[in-house]
Amino acid sequence: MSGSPLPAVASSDLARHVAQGLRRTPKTLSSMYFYDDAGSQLFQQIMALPEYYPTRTEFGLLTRHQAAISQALRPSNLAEPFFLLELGAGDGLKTKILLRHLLDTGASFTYVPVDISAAAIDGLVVSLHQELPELRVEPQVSDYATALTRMAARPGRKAVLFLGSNIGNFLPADRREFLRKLAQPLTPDDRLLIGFDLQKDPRQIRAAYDDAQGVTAAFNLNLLTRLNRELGADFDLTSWQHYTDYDPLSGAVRSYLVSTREQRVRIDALDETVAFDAWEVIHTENSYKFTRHIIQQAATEAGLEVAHFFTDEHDYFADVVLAP
Ligand code: AVJ
Repeated sequence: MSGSPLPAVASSDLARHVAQGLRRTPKTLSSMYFYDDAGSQLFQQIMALPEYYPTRTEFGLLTRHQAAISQALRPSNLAEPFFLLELGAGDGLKTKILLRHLLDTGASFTYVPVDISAAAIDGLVVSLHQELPELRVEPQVSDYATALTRMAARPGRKAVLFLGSNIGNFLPADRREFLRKLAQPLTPDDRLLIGFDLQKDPRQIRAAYDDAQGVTAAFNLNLLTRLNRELGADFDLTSWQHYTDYDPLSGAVRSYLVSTREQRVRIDALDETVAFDAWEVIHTENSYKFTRHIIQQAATEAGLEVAHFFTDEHDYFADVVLAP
């Protein structure tokens, strides 16, 4: 033993994150930690919910504009090889539209799906081998930053996909830094395709994060189950509830876990007991919604041009091609 009072597990990323996050005011945990295997499965269920419009809207958008989007991402010389990197690939259902189209047009590329869930990546690789056996795949289980650093070190043209409005999880300052880091290693022929959920009827947005079946609540609460399992915590799930709201001024959906009574929670891996007041919250997620103006501004700040702006028929969602 090193003499540290903390058990070895406390040095994990999750343990460090929880120790810091629960010391803050307000207490905060990152939505990145939703995606253990159970969380990834719950997110699959969210994507199929009647209230959760983003996935099916972006699916329709990609189907409708697949030819133009594929053309905007690949080199004009079809023989020229390139990497198609996808951050947060998940089940790849939407991406398969583009993969199929690119293969059909004879493009020469390697698909590099990146996800923090090993189970999600495993499932994706199996389905790709079955459905698109001729596709070259280099799967990667890692966070975004690691994937970007690795990709930047490899020569060759790149198209980077960041779909599903995953970018909405970043706070504005973090988004600026992320886009700058994403843009910085790109060469003039590289492209980004980023999905942005657009601002719309506030009630429609709010309903998407507070579904009638309670799947989103289960997804949020699963974070506590994860802490119980992985950090030896004793969160009593009957004393917590999911709460979410959309603020049209900031464009943010904010999601919380609410402590419904005064309580103390033991976290073995941190050798700590955390006190919660009645109705105190843990802020667990931001899901920002965008306007064309904000997207244009974000691109400019990162030194990028908006090359194409694709939307669905209702203007619910945008897939935007960005170029250095
Ligand atoms: C995967 C980040 C796009 O913010 O809409 C869905 C996650 N959270 N319902 C989103 C989520 C609650 C989702 N993203």
